[in-house]
Amino acid sequence: MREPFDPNRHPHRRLNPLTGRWLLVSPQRSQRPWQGQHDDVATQPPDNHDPHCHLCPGNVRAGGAANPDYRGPWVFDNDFAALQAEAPEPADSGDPLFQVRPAQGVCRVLCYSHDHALTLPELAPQARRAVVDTWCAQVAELGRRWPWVQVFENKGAMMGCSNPHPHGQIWATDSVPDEPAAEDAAQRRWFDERGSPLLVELERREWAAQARVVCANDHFLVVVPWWATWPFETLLLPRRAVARLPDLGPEQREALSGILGELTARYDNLFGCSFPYSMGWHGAPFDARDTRPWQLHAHFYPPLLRSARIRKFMVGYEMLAEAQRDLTPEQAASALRAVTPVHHRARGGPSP
Ligand code: H2U
Ligand code: ZN
Repeated sequence: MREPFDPNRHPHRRLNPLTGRWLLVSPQRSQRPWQGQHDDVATQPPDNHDPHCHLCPGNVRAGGAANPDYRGPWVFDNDFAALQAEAPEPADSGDPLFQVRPAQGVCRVLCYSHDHALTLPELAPQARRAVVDTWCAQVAELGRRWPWVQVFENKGAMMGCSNPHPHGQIWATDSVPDEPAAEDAAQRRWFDERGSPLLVELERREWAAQARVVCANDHFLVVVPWWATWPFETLLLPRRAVARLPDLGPEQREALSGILGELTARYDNLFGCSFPYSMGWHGAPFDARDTRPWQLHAHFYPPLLRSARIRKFMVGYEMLAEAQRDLTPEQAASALRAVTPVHHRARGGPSP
């Protein structure tokens, strides 16, 4: 007779209800990867101003424009924009095998701070709150013209970001891109069938279960989602229904700044490094449709697996079949809960 199923020891598949994609979980292969190992990768933090940085105040950018002597968050049009607001539109190809659509939009860069050396967890609370307010203002402004506004951040060389100056990006587009379109369809289907928003329901259930909770405050909850594909992937959820970033009130923005500080400090503390990730916000598209199925949320997708140097690659089986992980989401959440929320640099260790 086969032994009974144990989710911590036996392979199984989990569904991501936001995208409809499945994930293979293989917990029998994980060797408690969160135990110990701190690579000595964190060198001196960068200087507060780098004369060669394209994003620092007063410097000249790669495109030749000069940055103002800004303080706090600062937004400018990307010098190498992936989208153009007035791009000419292709004609319909008329061929189902070679379909083409117009792509118009704008790309902006958001410097979080004038200070070259400070990432989200190290910014002063009011400076981090200013980043939150800038996200909200940008989404509100661009949402008046574009149906989708994607706020995101690539952090760390491992994620293809070559500049340590704290910054993110904002791209606005004339159509809803693939990832949010899948989430849009799933949330609408769930709402039609059940009458409540999928992610509002999820927040309640995750809070009750606790197993995947990383941290929480009165207004926000962070979990390693049931379907996390990256080892330490997290989902940041408001605790009440909110469709979009600009809908957040002052108290919620303050709480958001706090939980962002806590989550990113936990990330940095996990392996004693500046934790790389791609993160971004999803909220209801700016079109005429019902926003009730939507719940605002942020995804954090960090590549690290076992240490500051050992990363998870999405290759082979992931590219050809489906995403796979060894460490369970519950183990990852427990590891992130176990580290202190006080940033290691503020504590003076373990990296210099
Ligand atoms: P990433 O590091 O996340 O790629 O973001 C940097 C963005 O900043 C990138 O899209 C833009 C790049 O095009 N940029 C400028 O617009 N001007 C510059 O002088 C440097 C980088
Ligand atoms: Zn800089």
